Amino acid sequence: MTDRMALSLAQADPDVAAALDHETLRQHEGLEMIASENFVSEAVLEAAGSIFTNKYAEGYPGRRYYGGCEYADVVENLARDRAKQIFGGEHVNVQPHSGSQANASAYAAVLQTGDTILGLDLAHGGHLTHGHRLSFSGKLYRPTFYQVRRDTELIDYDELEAIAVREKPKAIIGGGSAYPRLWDFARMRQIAEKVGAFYIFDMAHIAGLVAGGVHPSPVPHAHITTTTTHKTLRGPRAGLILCGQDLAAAVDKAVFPGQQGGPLMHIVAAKAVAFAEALRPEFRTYAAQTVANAKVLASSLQEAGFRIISGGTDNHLMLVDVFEKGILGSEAELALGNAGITVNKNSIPYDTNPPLKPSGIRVGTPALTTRGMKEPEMRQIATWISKALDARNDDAALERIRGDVAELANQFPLYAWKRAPLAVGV
Ligand code: DSN
Repeated sequence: MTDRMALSLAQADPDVAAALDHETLRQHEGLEMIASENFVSEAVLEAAGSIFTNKYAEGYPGRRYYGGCEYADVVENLARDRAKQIFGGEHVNVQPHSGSQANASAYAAVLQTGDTILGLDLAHGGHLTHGHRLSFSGKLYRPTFYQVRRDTELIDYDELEAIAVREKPKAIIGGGSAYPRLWDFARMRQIAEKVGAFYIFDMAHIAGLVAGGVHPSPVPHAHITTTTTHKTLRGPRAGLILCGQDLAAAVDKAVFPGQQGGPLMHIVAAKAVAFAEALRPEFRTYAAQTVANAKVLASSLQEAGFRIISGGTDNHLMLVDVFEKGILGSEAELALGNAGITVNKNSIPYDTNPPLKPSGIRVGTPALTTRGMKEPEMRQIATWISKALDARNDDAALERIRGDVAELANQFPLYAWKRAPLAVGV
């Protein structure tokens, strides 16, 4: 090892170290309410930052294209076995680097270029990889979309069926990134059977709720289920695919060598750790509290006069129509950010405003629930959200809320090394 190789991050690269220190403080002192984010455990963090990052392991356990993979096999087998135990699928692939790559692989396993796919419209809560024209999914395949009903803001399964009969998709895709309600998995499978399509469900947002037993599972219904591992599931940033034995070989081939080269073994190791955590009884408590917190937050925001899309939530997220109060989602995101509350602007169904200045914000509870926050904190946060939006042009008022937010956040510490790495003057 050369001397330089032994330097700490702060010594070797003060610029990156400083950014990391600032990010550490930001995560500790703010309220993270982006519905797709969470805080991993120290153990997951340790595995993700481990020397498995040094290892190439193209192939699968027991049949690799590189030597020295015996411990890579151990962690990949642990991740596979634990994922199967959590979700009950017959086959699992833990190598996708992300949810997008999991979806790309799932499609490649069962579709040909040019085949028709039917997914939930992004503007109605879907995801880019479910057929958006700017995503590979809208370029490689012929996308068609179903939507939510204007009156209920719930998925219109009758419309979905009519479109499926008309368009004859090869795959019907469920799941999305901004749908706050339960899905009718059985009906979707029935429609898929009727038109001879594969049913692919992307459970990225709800995977942790499914793992925790507080949300129905798509796995028994879908031919292929994909997910990210870092949202409610609280693992490292990555993806995962579950399927029946009949599609196992096609899925594995689609991931490697189809979409990816070597798996990120440090991340696969971190997945194994996170999956063991998700199998523990505490994770069920966590998942239940995440949903309970979301329900209280939604009703508290309603009491404060906000319209919640579809009238509430069944999961960890909600969409708030801020434009009804004359505020753009982009303005709301900025004002809340200045008050120490991180959310993202989001289109709402039938939005009359453009995606970069939409009518809504998306708010979620997974990260705050990991910090230990419960119903009383949700009520308090709803009050701050309301106040901050009222005071969106008043910097001093937003700064005062930011102080209150930091005080609350500090009562729910995150990592034990909280301030230790802060090498910069903040
Ligand atoms: N970007 C994710 C989300 O925020 O929901 C989806 O991939």
